[in-house]
Amino acid sequence: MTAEITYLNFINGVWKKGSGTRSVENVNPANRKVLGMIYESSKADVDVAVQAAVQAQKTWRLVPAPARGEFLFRIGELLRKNKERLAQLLTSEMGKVIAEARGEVQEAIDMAYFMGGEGRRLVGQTVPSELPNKQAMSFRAPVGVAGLITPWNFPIAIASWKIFPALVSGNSVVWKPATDTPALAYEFVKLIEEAGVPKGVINLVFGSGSTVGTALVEHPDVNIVSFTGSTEVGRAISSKAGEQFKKVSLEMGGKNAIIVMDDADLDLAVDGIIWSAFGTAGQRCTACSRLIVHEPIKEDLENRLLSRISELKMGDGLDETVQIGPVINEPALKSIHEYVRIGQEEGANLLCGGQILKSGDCQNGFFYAPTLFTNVNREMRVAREEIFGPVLSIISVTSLEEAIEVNNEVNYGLSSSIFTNDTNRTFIAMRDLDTGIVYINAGTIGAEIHLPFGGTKHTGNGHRDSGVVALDVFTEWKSVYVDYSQKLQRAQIDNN
Ligand code: UN1
Repeated sequence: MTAEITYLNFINGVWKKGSGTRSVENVNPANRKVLGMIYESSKADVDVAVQAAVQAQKTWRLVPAPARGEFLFRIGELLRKNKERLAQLLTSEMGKVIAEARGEVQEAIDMAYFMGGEGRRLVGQTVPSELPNKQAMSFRAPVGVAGLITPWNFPIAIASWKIFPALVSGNSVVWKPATDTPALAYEFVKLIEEAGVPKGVINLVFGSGSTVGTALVEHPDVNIVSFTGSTEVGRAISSKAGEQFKKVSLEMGGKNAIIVMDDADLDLAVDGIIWSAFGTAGQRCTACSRLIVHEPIKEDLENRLLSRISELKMGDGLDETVQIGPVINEPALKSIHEYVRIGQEEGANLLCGGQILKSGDCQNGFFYAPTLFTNVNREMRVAREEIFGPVLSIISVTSLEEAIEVNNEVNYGLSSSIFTNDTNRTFIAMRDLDTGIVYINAGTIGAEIHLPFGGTKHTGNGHRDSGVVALDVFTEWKSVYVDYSQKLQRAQIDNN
């Protein structure tokens, strides 16, 4: 559908190819057709982009926040106008089915309007002083230059969670998108340019994590790094940035579970499980990869799931009737398959799937069959490690307490869910599930942009993307005291 193009860097308002030595193709994972290519960037390219961002931020921070918000409204409008085109391109380069791609572009639109509105709030505190003729207040100040590193699984939504709060609060941005999804990054920044955002305020640098990502994290003029991706890379970023006491916000892996209790509406639970485990081919940080099932209903639920899985239509996500698209690339396919082998070796019982698909609508792409393991033991690697593919492991339990214990015992803490119609169980779960996001009678995916998104333990480092709290990542608090008494007043002394 798309002619092959080169996605250029955008630095200080100029479109230019990266000066690195390698080029990388952007491949459609449904059919391996080449859509376009990037030239890798060098450390020197990052340096030029950061210097442009430093300069641009000097004036951008002085643009009134409501006016910065107006830019976001304009970007939102452009995204809305281009929604279908962007969604088609998103499906072509990332593989998620077209309905999900439309949803993802919508998520970025929602974020634009939501954060645009924050331009008129950016709420601080005004409090009384303990001394007479004195006023105390706090307000948000930009951090400076934000280095953003984003993943391929939500190439525009996750980028919007970071770019919009960064911009509205007066930071400038250097963005390194994932190498697997350059087209959406390129189109997104073209729209940001079209909306009139001043040059240097947003800079786009394509390239590898090891060169471009590292250069951003290590650059002394990058004041805040926001990253979404693997726990392994997040750990490296965190320690590198820590050497410079740099602000870092990390969103990393998940091993999200759905709990189904014996009183649950099983039809509803099956809908939620299929959508959360196999939607986006399991490639969401929020995807459900553990099903913690109350023993009395285990067999019934397994049978219902098997029958639904057998009806799932796989293929190119541009076909509106397809429900599951490909995974992102060949290494992903191999890594998922390796986990299935590990599960079998550990003694889990493979109920269905477990294969790379090579025929029919799937013959030319990277397709993995929806896979169900049962009799999974809590200690097994398939019960503990993130797989990032359409693989679901069933663990059975005999009580709610045990279910919560199983949910909480992994290293990750992003999303969890419980299906129950018992109010007491619901509130216990809300209190005791230790993830950053908890769903009641819904699957583990589908967070809305106006609440905090993120998780506990090795999923994050205490920060959140999206919601008003995203502003905490991209601003510093400044407390200001104005003394109009015209004499020296000493706090904690003169009023006692
Ligand atoms: C991700 O899983 O990488 O909550 C992001 C969701 C989406 C965002 C997912 N709104 O599933």
